Order: sequence, then structure tokens, then C-alpha cells
Amino acid sequence: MKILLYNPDNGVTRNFMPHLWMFLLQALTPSGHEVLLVDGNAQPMDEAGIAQFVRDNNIGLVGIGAMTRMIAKAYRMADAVRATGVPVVMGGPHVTEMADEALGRDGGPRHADAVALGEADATWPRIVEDAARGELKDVYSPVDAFGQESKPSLKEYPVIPWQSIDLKQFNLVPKAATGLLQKIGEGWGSFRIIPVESGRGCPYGCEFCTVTGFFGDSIRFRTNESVVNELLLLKARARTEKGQMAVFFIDDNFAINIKRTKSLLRDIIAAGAQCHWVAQISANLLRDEELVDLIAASGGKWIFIGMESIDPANLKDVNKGFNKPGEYAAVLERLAERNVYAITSFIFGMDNDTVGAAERTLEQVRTWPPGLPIFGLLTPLPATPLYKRLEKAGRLTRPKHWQEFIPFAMAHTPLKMTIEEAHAEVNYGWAQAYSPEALAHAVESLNDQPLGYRVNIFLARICFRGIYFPMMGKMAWVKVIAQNRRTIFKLVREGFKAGAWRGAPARVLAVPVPSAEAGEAIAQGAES
Ligand code: B12
Ligand code: SF4
Repeated sequence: MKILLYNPDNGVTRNFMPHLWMFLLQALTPSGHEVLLVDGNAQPMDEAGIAQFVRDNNIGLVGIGAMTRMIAKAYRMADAVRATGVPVVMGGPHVTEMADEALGRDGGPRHADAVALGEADATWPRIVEDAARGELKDVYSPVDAFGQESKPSLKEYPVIPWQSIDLKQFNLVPKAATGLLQKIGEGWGSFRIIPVESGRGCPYGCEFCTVTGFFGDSIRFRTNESVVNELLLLKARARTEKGQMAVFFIDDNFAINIKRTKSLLRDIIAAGAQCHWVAQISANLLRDEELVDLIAASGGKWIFIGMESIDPANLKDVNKGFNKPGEYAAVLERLAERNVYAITSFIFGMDNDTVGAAERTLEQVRTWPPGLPIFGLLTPLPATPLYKRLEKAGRLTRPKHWQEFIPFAMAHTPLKMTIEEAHAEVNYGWAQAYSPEALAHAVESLNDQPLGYRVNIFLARICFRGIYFPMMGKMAWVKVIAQNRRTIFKLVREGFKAGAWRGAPARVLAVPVPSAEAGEAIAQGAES
């Protein structure tokens, strides 16, 4: 049987990184079946397109995975596939919580023939065999022989054959530049950010987050050896292609068990498996100097920190009181001393936020080492404690907000400001943090560093700027370059000065600079 695994586009931009679930399920598919992958972010497709694809490729089963914000598109695509007579199985965080919606048991139309609840590592092979026999069941739950919920241990993690997977659709280097860039240094013909997981689960239970409910508070880790081997495989592929590969450790909280993280990072260093990597780590875990040393030594370049708010009352409200705004600056300094920078994520529209929350946040951000601040709005995702609290209080203004996805739009009324005021705070945050003045300030704050670092922070910022100010067209780029011409001239002038790059080897520039799309996707992230 031929199987198509499809991930809908996020509706706003091209994504920057493929989704891990597709590669994982492909690797877990029983032999004798062929699996094709289509990520709508990289290969845009509409309803007619997917129906045609299914017919042209003689597909016998379509698997669709989606987060809440892509679910409306996922349902439309599923409907189009089912209209061709091919069954659809859906999985992922949204349908796990809203299985009745997907199966049409809540009074709405049916979109999926089957739903895989929770982690599907163990159920996927069963789903495939049932589908091949034409005996798909409605619901697949990960349970053991006694009917108890069971979670994969991750000790027996499948080998994802990165050396042979077709990754063309995920190359971030424009095709026209590939030939030339292959010749630069170790080669820049391709640049991909690859998702790798080293563990699952987070016990913290922040009120807005689905992770503790979905993966459980039992944390599970892969063996160090299996992670190290995966990195070595990725590095080898990048070398053969004369390209670059960076890794996004997608663990919700990469250092949730500090001892284990240190041991993994030591093993990565010992095996020569260092590569440039990004990971999500909560601020409280970055107090440990030795951990931060190991992060830098193993290739860690950007740490995504869910700061959420600088107001302890807000943090307490969302059960994230372990975040201590008073130590944010020290944490960021500790990272910056090792040339590791942070993507700092803030949420507005929290219950204690009042007008001016964005400026108050920025006042602090300006005093920190340069990084990539990102701003989102508090979003009640289905089945989270936040959703339940707001529902009970009658505060949801769009209880089924996923049926019509609107970027940067609230679905409930904040307590101390209006919805419009909350939207204005997010707009202000992006506009100020990525203004030409803010970009120049970020670059100048690294004046004591080699030029490479300043170029890097400038490029990262300019790409992230595209998150909020759409920069997809050529004219938009021209405008941005014009607005930032002073900073650009300054960097270029310095580049021509003898010795300006000394101390900044070419590899420094290999820091994964997230694209505008990356930023957009990360932008509304609130993990860790
Ligand atoms: C990496 C990641 C991202 C990346 C991008 C996604 C990518 N390219 O990988 C970044 C950082 C950009 C990102 C951004 C966002 N993310 Co995010 N992200 C994650 C994260 C940390 C890991 C995803 C992952 O690969 N997990 C590991 C794989 C193995 O797990 P999985 O995807 O769930 O797949 C398993 C099962 O669900 C199931 N399954 C999944 N799909 C399918 C399909 C079929 C057919 C079957 C059978 C089974 C199946 O089988 C898999 C194996 O067991 C998760 C949290 C988490 N730990 O999962 C959040 C998570 C998915 N993100 C989430 C959210 C909300 C977002 C944002 C909307 C942020 C926000 N707060 O507003 C943005 C928007 C993204 C966008 N524009 O597209 C939520 C989604 C919740 C929901 N109900 O939708 C999660 C769960 C975290 C959270 N805070 O609650 N994210
Ligand atoms: S937001 Fe981060 S720290 Fe909080 S529960 Fe989710 S994954 Fe854990």
C-alpha cells in the first residue's frame, strides 16, 4: 500500500523546519508499504491538489497531523481526500483532545475515518495493517495489554534514515545560489534545520500549555548513543552535500533533567558530534554554570526561553511561578558570555496585563544582551487548564477559534484591558523591538565582539523582523534594507578593515539564522 503523510501549511508563511512526526511514522511503518511525505509549508497544496496527488500516486491511506491552528485546513484537506474514496487517519495534539470533532460525533461533519490518540509510535503499525486489510477502526489509543494508557519509553528509538530521505523541499538556500554557495568554506549549498528529539514530557504544567496533558508528566529520554548517532548521520549528510545542517532539539524543556542533559552534551562532544543547535530550556534551569558551559561547547547557539511575562503576578496566574523575572538578565548574561543568545518569548493579554505592558517589557529587554524577542497573545488551546478556566468564567469570545484561524487575535477577553488593547500591545512589541533603531542598538551592544557576531545578530534580527512585517516580496526586502542602511554600511565598512574578522572564524557565521518563516512559527510559541 502507498501511504501519504501530509502536514498542512501554517496558513501564514512557509515554515522553516519539517515536522518530526512525519519522519518518525515513516520510520515506524511496517515493511512492504511505501510512504510519501508532503509538508504543505514547503510544498503548498490545496484541496484539488491533494485529491489529484492521491489519485495520481495510487495512495491507499492518507495520514494527516496538525496543531490546533492548522486544523481547519487539515479538515478541508481530509474532506477532499475522503471524497476520492481513500481513507484518512488523523493524529496530533488537536484531534487527540477533539476526537469527536474529527469523527463527526459532535454534530458536525465527519473529517477522518480514524483518529490516533496521543503518541502514535506503537499504534501506527497497527493502523497501517488495519488499513491495508480495509478494517480501520475509528479510534486508536496507546494502551497496554491491560487496557492501561501506555507511553513509548524512547529507549528503542527508530533510526531515522536521514542519509537517504529526500530533503529537497526543506533547503533554505535559494536554488539560484546553491551552486555558488557550495564552493564557500565547507559548503553552503544547502542549509536545513532538522528536528531531533532527545526526550518527551514536561512536568511543569503551565496553564496554557498542552504538553503536560499530552505527553504526561513522566519524562522519557532516548539513549545518549541514539541521539549522538543521529547527529553524526546528519553531519555526514551535510558534508557529502557540501551544505550545512543545524539541529532543533524539539524537547519541550531540553534540560528538564540537568544531569541527563549534561551527560548527553558530554557524549556529543566526546563523539565529535557537535553541530549548531537550538533548544527550548526554561530560565530556572539555566542557573547552572556547568550546563551553560556544555551547551556552548556542544554547539548550542540559540536557546528559546519562554519568559512569558516580566510580571510575577501574571506568571503565578498561569502556573509558571518558577519563572523569576528578577533573574532573567543574569541568565541571559550567562549565555551571552559564551556567545549563546536567546529567543525570548513573551505573551500579552495575560490577566494582570494593563495598557503599556509591551513598553514595560521592552524597557527591560533593552538592558539585556541582544537576542530575539518575540511576542504572542495568550491563547486558550483545547483541553488546557486555561481553556477550562476561561470557559467556566464565561470569558471565551471565540470558543472554537480554531475553526477560523486569525493570526495574532485573542479568543477571550483579558481582565484589565480590552481585546483591541491587547492586540495593540503585540503590535507595539514587534514594531519597537525590530525598528531600525533597535537593530542598530543590538549590533552596537556587541561592539567589543568580533564582527562575525554583530553580522550574525543583525541577520537574525532582520529575518525575525519579517515575522511581523511581512517581507515576502522583493520590494519589501528593498524597503527593509533601505531603512537599515546605516547599520548595513557600518558592518560592511568594518568588514573591509584589515583584521576585522579576526577571532570570528567562518563557523561563527554558521549559527543557524532563523528565516522570517522560522521566526513567524516560533513567534507564537510559548514552550518552556
Ligand atoms: C517543535 C515545535 C514547534 C516548532 C515548529 C513545528 C515543527 N516544524 O516541528 C516551532 C517552535 C516553530 C513551534 C511553533 C508553534 N507551536 Co509548537 N511545538 C513544537 C513541539 C515542541 C515539538 C513538536 C514535535 O515534533 N514533537 C515530537 C513529535 C514526535 O510529537 P507529535 O508531533 O505530537 O507527534 C506524535 C503524535 O502527536 C502523533 N501524531 C502526530 N501527527 C500525527 C499524524 C498521524 C496521521 C498520526 C497517526 C499520528 C500523529 O504521533 C507522533 C508520534 O507519537 C511541540 C510540543 C511537543 N513536545 O510535541 C509544540 C506544540 C506542537 N506547539 C504548539 C503550539 C501551540 C505552537 C504555536 C501555535 C505556538 C503558540 N503557542 O501559539 C506555534 C505555531 C507554529 C506554526 N506557525 O506553524 C502546541 C500545539 C498545541 C495544539 N493543540 O495545537 C504544542 C503541543 C506545544 C504547546 N505549547 O502546547 N512549535
Ligand atoms: S510551557 Fe514549557 S515549561 Fe511550561 S509545561 Fe509547557 S513545556 Fe513545560
